[in-house]
Amino acid sequence: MRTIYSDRHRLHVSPGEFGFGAVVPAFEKPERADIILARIREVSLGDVLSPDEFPLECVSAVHAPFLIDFLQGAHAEWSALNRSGAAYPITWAGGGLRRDRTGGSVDTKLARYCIDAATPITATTWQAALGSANCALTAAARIVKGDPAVFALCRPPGHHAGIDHYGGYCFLNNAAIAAQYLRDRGIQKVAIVDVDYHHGNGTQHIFYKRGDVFFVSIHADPDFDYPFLLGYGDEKGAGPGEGANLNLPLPDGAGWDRWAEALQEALAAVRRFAPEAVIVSLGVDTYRNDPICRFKLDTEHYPRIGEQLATLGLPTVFVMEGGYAVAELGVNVVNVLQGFEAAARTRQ
Ligand code: FKS
Ligand code: ZN
Repeated sequence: MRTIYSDRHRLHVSPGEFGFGAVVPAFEKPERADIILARIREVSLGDVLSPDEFPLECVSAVHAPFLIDFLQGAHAEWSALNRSGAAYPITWAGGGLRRDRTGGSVDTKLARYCIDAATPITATTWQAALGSANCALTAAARIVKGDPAVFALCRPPGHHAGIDHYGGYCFLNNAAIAAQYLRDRGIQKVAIVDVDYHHGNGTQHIFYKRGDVFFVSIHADPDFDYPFLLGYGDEKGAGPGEGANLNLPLPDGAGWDRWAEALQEALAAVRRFAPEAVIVSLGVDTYRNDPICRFKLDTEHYPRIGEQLATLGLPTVFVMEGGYAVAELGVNVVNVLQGFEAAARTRQ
């Protein structure tokens, strides 16, 4: 399986995140991509290619132009106020505050566009985010050209970024951008399977009212973990998208048996939808030793995830999302990809 990777991810380095009453070092850091890439090379998974450049229309096909403009210019606006460091919001758009205002000062816009205190914008964040989206687009383009499966080693991640908001270490929704690219290249129905520990609220937001992209997510119940307040089982899609959204929230401490059962349910729903291609939002923060997550999967379970995904028998783009147990991250991610490849080979 080919990997699409760009060094541009190094242009995004978070100075830290606020959580549980303290500013702590960022969990989402460049070393994450390094260790995954090292493992890919160690096991000779396949070629590692640099991404191509794509027109910005590929991004504005899923994100509001005002969000894109904001992300590009936010740090310059921040610096113009003689502030050092990275741009973080100081308030959020809850509590009946207006969300129809898209302009104003950088703080007004941060309040409107950002959902948390963990997703700082530095002077070079935009370039990294765009490089990450280009990795997903390049992987999608290879699928269109006939590759059976491609791994987009995206960093920063994407699944928390919605049409008009960002957060959760995510700026642009790489998986959604890839799915839309496939749609625009004549693939009629696409399914996105999100196996990251956190609910892909951004991806759900983007496709909620659409019937052409099915979204299914297995994740920590939003009653106890991030992103909170979205990802409940009663969110089924709306309008033409009715029935094309499936959330499978799991309880605190869920282990492999419970998780694997949810995966079966997710894959059965994907089969009923009968897509022509699949995007996997691949997070391995379900791992037992993950520092910010509460599921209990082991390293030996990751090949089985890949194996199960391969039973769909469809062209598949893997898009990297979360996973913070850095020492084991490379092995866990590549285990999914190798499990997929081994199963796909025996199916032929
Ligand atoms: C600890 C609070 C955690 C943010 C969690 C973000 C999770 C991001 C992710 C992604 F895939 F996007 F990277 N707050 N201080 O893993 O879902
Ligand atoms: Zn996650």
